[in-house]
Amino acid sequence: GSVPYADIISRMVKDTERAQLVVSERTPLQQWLYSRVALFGPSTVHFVSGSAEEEKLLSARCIADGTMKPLNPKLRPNCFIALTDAKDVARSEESTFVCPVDKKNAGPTNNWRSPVEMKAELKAKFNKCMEGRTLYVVPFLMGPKGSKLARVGVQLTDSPYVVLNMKLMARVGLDVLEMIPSDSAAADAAARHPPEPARDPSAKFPQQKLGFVPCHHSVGVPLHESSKSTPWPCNIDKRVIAHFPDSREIWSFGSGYGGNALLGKKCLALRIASAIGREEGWFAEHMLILGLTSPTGKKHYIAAAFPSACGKTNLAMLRPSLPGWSVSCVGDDIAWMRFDSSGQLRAINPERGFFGVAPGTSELTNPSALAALRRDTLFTNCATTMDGDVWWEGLTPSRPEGLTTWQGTPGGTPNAFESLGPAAHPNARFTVSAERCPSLDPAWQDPEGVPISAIVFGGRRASTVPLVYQSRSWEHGVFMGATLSSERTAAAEGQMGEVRFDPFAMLPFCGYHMGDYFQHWLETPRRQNAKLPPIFHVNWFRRGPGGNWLWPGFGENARVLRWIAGRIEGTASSHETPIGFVPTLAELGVTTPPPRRAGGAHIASDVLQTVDAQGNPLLSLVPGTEADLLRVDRDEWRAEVDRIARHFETFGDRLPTQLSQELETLRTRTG
Ligand code: SAT
Ligand code: MN
Repeated sequence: GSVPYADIISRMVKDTERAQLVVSERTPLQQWLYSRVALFGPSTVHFVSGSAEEEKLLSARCIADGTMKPLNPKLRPNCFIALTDAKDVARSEESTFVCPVDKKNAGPTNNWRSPVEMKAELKAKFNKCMEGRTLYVVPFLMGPKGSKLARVGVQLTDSPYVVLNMKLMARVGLDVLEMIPSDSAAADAAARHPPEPARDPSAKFPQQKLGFVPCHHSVGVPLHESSKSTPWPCNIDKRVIAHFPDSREIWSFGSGYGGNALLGKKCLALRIASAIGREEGWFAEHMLILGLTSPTGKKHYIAAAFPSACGKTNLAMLRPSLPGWSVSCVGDDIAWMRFDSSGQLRAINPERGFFGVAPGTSELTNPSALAALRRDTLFTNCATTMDGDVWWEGLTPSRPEGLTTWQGTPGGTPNAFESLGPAAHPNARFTVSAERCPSLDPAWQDPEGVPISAIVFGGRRASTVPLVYQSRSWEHGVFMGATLSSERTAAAEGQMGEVRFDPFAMLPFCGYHMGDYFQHWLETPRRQNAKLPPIFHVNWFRRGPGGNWLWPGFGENARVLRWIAGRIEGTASSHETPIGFVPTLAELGVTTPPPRRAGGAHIASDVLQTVDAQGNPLLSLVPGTEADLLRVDRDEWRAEVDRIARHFETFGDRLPTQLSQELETLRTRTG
């Protein structure tokens, strides 16, 4: 039955002593909470404190509901597997909306609805949506404690699975509530950093400044007296993930999947933060951050943008094939960056965990991730083995006997699966705390952020795009980001493999007009007297005429990073092509063995050069592929120029002129 409103409030305030202390009657937070409890109608309110006992309680609830199962504690201590509804497995771009008051501020890449209309619709959806359920209040901080860039959010959710994930992905706890200013004026001040004048005062909308980003989430399945919760409650047909950049609010209904439901991540740290960053002169980006250290101890931090499921986690945790080189991880998905007072670009990772793609993760491709996943990990949509462990495609060369698929189909022989498709969902995920990663960078929580020496863009392209190239200028680099395209992956619903433009890997995540976003990238560093880091583009995914990958990737990507470090330091050579600067094969340490002699006689291995003059191992590629790897083909690029021209047309007069100039330069150079 429903609990009277007054009763709910008193239970809410009594829930913990500290909550009572910080949530005083007149704060915007308190007012907001009261109104939401009244709207959602939950039976109980639980303030998430962040304690270890609470974690046990939440896991126990998820197990009782059938949402999660513990894995074999001998093999994976404190690990769980969650299996979702078959329709709730990825981000839903179709159901994702960016709702500024003025439609022109959403731009052609976002679904837009008027905030008034959207909120009316949402209020109807959320009305009594939590009946029979517990409403969890999740105070969270995005960014290291004490960082000027860090932001507070408060997520309300009725999913204990979401709470457990949020606890791994963000800094969750009651202490965060103490960071929220208690009156709106202070909140206003706190929400502005650095205090830059508004770029376009006429575009301003009176902002609701609470000092935190209110995040509303419900799986959208109320429980009535007679109904019992299902293992994965969701309401797919009514799914909506809505963002209100003007008032800085997030409303998500009907899905429990990570990208749709962990509102600190894509919704706050990218969509809302990108809009805030534009206003305040900084950048919220879909970028990993890694530290690269050379054998002589020189260290560079690099930020790199790739679309979802294109290897950001693997690159962030790379174990270099080159002796003496090392890579440390600051973050694997999101970077918040600003130029400091000396003009140096600095980045923080707003998250504190990894929500990574499981399939393809192995001892070969990402040993650091595998080490991280040994304990305290939440797995979603992986297959399970007979002895209570997890498995996914690529973890081992062949399927173990007796797997149970992510859809719960018990397996017999490995062959029996062939008709069932993959045993783990292609977008199966692991959620794990950053602290579990053995290659975590010592400065990963530095409140000032780490200094960024280079920016890298990358996509999944079977043709056209060489392994690596460097831009000629900042503007050309922004053009490279704006024209980034990639084959679609399983991270979002839609046709896999189709090549689409994914500017700055932000297509699904930009919280305002993409044309204005390009402009922000072009003009902000100039306005702030910034030192401009060099910009690169990489493509690990080029294929040869037979469809084979040209580049081995993973640990060997260190060769590309080594060249980038050399370019930063001004020591590595390159040659200019119509699209930018490309390394020589020698710079990458790539060699090809001479073809076998007729008659099949092998060349004595001691005449094959296997190390360079410094003793670094050379990478031996199949003869012929080395040229394809770095080739800039004029025909392919002429076609690319036409594609880009059509892409640019969609931005109309919001496309910065520098970008159309860059396109014309590329047209001339490749013509
Ligand atoms: O599912 S998430 O959106 O959190 C991850 C991704 O797609 O990048
Ligand atoms: Mn991502």
